[in-house]
Amino acid sequence: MNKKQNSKQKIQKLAENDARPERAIQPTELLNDTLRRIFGCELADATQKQVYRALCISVRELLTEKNRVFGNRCTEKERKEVYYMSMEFLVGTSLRNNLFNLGLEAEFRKALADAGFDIDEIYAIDPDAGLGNGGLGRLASCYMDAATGMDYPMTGFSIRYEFGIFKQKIVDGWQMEFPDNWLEMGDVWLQAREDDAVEVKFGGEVREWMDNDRFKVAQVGYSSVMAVPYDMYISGYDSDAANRLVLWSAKLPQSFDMAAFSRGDYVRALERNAMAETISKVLYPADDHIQGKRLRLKQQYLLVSASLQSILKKHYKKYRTYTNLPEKVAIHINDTHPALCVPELMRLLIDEHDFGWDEAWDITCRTLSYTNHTVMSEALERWNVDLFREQLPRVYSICQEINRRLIEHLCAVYPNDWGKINYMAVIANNEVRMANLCLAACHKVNGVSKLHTDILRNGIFRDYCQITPERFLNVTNGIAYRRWLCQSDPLLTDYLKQLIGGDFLRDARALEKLLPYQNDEKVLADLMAIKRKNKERLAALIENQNGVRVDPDSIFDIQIKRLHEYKRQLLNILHVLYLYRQIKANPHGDFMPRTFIFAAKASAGYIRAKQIISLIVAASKLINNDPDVNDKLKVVFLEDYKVSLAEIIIPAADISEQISIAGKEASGTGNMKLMINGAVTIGTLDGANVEIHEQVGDENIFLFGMKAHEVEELWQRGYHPTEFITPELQAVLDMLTSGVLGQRFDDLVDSLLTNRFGTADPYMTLADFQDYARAQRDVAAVYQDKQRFARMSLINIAKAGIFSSDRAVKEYADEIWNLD
Ligand code: Z15
Repeated sequence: MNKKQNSKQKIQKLAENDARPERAIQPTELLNDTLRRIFGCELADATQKQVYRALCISVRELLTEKNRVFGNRCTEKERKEVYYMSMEFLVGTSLRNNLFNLGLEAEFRKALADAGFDIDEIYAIDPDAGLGNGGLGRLASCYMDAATGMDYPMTGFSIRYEFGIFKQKIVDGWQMEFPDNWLEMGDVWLQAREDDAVEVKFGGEVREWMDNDRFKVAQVGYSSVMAVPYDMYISGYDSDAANRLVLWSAKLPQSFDMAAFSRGDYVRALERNAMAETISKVLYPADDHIQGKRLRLKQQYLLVSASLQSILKKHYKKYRTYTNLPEKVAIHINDTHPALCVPELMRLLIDEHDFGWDEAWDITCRTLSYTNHTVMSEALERWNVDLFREQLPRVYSICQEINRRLIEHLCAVYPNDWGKINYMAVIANNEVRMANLCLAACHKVNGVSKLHTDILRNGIFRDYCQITPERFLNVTNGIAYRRWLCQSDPLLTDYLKQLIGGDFLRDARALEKLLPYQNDEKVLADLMAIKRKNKERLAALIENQNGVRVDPDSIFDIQIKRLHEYKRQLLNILHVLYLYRQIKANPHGDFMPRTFIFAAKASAGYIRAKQIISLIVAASKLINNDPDVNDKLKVVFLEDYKVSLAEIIIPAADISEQISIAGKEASGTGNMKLMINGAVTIGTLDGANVEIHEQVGDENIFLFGMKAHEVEELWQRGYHPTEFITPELQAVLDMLTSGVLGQRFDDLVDSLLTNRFGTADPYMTLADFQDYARAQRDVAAVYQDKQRFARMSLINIAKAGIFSSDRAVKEYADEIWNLD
């Protein structure tokens, strides 16, 4: 046909009729075409960076076409669509994931090798899109991947932070934060749509008037910010679909600055410009904790208002009405950060589309659903009324009306029970409470693990659950195991494929086919050999980054997650020091060699968390340089934990540390990633550990510590941490205050022993210490018997299928979003 047609045009043509244009791709030809178009060169004379960009652009164009065709088909069939609203998407790297999902990995690897390029080196250029803090953001990305793989039309909405999660460096034993300019390279994945920019209004005041017998309300005297959408295409494994993550970027509207410029107010105009654009500048680095800052509220409203406007616009274009919104659109609120969806959808329906209150409320309730991710009181969002009203006057007046009607209703349900009514109110004590706003409106509310949902039902949300029990349900979290197992552990994946066939690539439950091999010595030996290889890979990284040599034959005991007191990294490091003392006391004793590996970012202002990092670093200096313990004990703190680092650490884990105080970790998802890679959990019965235990049974997990109800009972009785201190534990605490660690950690010890900071040992670290040490002794004993440990590992892999995000997304689709 047309010889001059380039690959981009060819992809477009193919996609018209074929949902899988990738199947007709010729890698070399495609790369050469893109290189010619973008850089005016070909593979033979391109630099590695040019090849990287050309490869990304080729993949992006392929996904653009898939998305266009998929979108058209969904429109034709009038399929219901879901919009996932989240302040965070922890995407990680995209290139390898996309090639893998499109089934193009091997072909491109070969084509590049033929041209003298190593695809692994090209992957290494791809930066992490760190648009999230931790579990919540990563969950959102896992769900985008899963939904796309299952052909669900799902669009993610978030913010195009110029700076995502900070880059962590340890300087003199203290965490320092540095900006991570991911867009420098990561912008290849983004496609701006300037023409679809949306106006978002801040400040001013509410004006009400009569217009031909109609009561009208509007916000006047506001300042505008333009939200510009940037598309990032999301691929799904072996699927017809490609979905979009839409990231909003704040920009000053043209009209605004022109006026100031023409007044000659040049500097002020540019200053204003900078002010507006700070809204999407940086991700707030606090996980599971709120600060109540004005800029954060503006970020949330930018996301919510821009997204809802664009959803409504698209919906109206398709259906010429808004009344069928709940039948055709599901909007999901990921934690309370986008809870402004409730009043903003009301505002748009009432002020801009002329609905009355009752009909608008009905549409709003049936369209919105909400996931809660935490029961920690410091993470439950509440906004100061004055700040809220100042920034969002009209949204505030709608919240007041929601609250007025809610209270009226509650007075009928719970007459004179003012305690309860106050607890359930949307506005009370000079604050707007975002969780109650979601509970009052959303037709479905879910927790993220069985235990967590029980705590919502019977604890913090029990009053709402009493009036609308049918709204509450559990959806246990899941992970995109094709990234976390198949891509990050190719050795294990290839081995499983030849042993049990490739069904598990489509259906994670097929991993159970491994179970019949649990007593097969050859298989157990093979699994151990693979684990050993992955440990060697991590050991090399550790030597390179930390200058510490660790023994791949030692137990790799791994705790990787955000640094938070409730997650109890402190318990882990105190136990390491306890082991250290035991070895010192008996240097020739029989000790199972161990390597304890930590990685964690602390929120920038969270001093106590930073002190714990310092303690880990100080302990590692002391221990790693002590010849007495040299081949028995090592401690490593790896800097700058992020998705791409996790992908290297996780396949090398023997033991997965999930040791939060019971009742506080809503689910955990790292626990699932480690499990599916064959790590055995040492943990409390908290979050999804409960369900991991259900899957593997007592024999294949190391449980310890108080159960959630026992924690509650101990608080009731009165907790006195000093009662739990044995002489050995006291000696460990003395190490922290004596200076042997190169510095004194008096603050940390104080926080465990005295009430000076509120409650002594608020996370009951000391109460669980003895049983933790016991469980760790069990670990060492079991590991002596390599076969037995390998069997535990095998059973963990085999039973991890239920924690696939495919299962989780299917539950959301069926029980919350009502997708077809
Ligand atoms: C976050 O990462 C989580 C909860 C939050 O409320 C915030 Cl603000 C951030 C985590 C939970 O701590 C974790 O247990 C859970 O697995 C994860 O969300 C995903 O649900």
